[in-house]
Amino acid sequence: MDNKLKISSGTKVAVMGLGVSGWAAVRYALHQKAEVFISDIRPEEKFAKEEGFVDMEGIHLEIGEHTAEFLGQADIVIVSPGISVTTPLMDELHQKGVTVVGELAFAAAYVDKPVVAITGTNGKTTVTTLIGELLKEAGKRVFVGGNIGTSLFDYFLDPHGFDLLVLEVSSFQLESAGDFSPDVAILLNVSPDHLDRHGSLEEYRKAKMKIFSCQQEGDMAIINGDDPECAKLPENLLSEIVRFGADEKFVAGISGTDVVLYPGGESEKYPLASTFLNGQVSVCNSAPAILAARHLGCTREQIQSGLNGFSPLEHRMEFVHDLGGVKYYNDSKATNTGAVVAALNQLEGKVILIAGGRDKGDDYTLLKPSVSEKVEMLVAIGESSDLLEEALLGSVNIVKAASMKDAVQKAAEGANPGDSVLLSPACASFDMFTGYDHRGRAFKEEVRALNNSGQIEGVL
Ligand code: UMA
Repeated sequence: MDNKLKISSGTKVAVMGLGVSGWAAVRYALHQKAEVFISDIRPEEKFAKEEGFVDMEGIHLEIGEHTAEFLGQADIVIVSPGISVTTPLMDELHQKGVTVVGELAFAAAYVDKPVVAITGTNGKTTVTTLIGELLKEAGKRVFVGGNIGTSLFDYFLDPHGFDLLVLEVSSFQLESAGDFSPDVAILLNVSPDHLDRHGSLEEYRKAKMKIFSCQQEGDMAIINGDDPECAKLPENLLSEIVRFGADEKFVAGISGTDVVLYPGGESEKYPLASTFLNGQVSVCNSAPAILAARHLGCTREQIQSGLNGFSPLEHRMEFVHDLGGVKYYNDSKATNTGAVVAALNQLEGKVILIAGGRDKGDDYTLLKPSVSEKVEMLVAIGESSDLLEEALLGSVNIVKAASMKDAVQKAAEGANPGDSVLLSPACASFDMFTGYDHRGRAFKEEVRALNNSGQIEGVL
């Protein structure tokens, strides 16, 4: 164990950012009887309204700013994923001898059970959930957490309840992951995302590759063999590299709606045609999940049974309704161009696309080929409406909408039987909503309201 990461009675622990991850870190630090410092950038009034307190007994608070003076009092600073660790403030803290880490660094220090970690631009949540389900099917007690919404610190509150951990990890979390060394690390794909934070695709990819950098001999690195960005691996990896993809030479090959493990030897076929994982993207996501589950001792029968029972996730190409022959899909989790392209590829016929929101520095011209081919009308929402219009002008008919209600109504008016209306925003949601889940729910409510008002039935 890295002694610098030991949290016990009297350790001074500062938590930067009091969101989902920060709160879990605070709970853990209090559980360990540490002295807790909280620093959050929100203005005092907002903080008090949202957190319900401004003065918590025994906890030191810094609200509205992060200062080296306040944070420098701590032995350890735990940084929330949304906060970059490559800033002058962090340099100053390092110089003061303060240990600055994110939650994943604690996995290396404290977790003595197998860890599976999943990263990639798109599909992380599905693969993380699926691996969790496959392992549960085999009777294992699995902690499923990380970027998926349950912080690793929640695991530390009851570590005896689990046999192994399956963690969705983001590029943000990997930046501050210390010696994080998963037994099985999965890289699904890399396409431009979060460029506002990482600065370039190269830096974003490098952050993703940190998932492998501390792996040891005997560990496994599962990599998408079809993605050129995934091929740019760091040198001198110690783990065994195993690839999945469309090529039959890969250890997990995709053939139509089947995943075939170990082709050429005693191969194992996992048919997905009659499961909810039968779409092109889902089959691709299933391959690394099957590989990981098999590596961790699940039988072929247990895996197939888990695949058969898997239900689709909310906000990811979620089918909402068929109204008068128009199908409505909620893909609110698609917060980058790669995810939107994947969504469009899955749909037959013409699409009315609702997109836009808070810009993350993505290049929307990457949408051009798919939008020209598939999209009949783009309904642009949110702060990035103008950027989308600028990037896609001439490729598609574009209308702007002031709210989700307006967007759904405009999309419904523009759709014909056989078309699909797809919410797949390519952007973050925070300009109009509290998160992608809030945005997805708002979309579904408006679609249901269309149905209830009889507007669509009236039109058709
Ligand atoms: N804050 C500061 N200073 C700053 C920035 C933010 O104090 O400079 C404060 C905010 O006021 C707020 C808190 O930090 O109180 C928010 O922290 P956060 O942005 O790290 O978010 P959490 O609520 O802790 O959620 C994080 C992940 N969020 C991000 O990475 C942005 C969640 O992933 C994750 O589910 C959760 O931890 C549990 O691990 C969300 C996400 O959008 C789903 N992830 C990105 C993605 O999937 O693409 C990476």
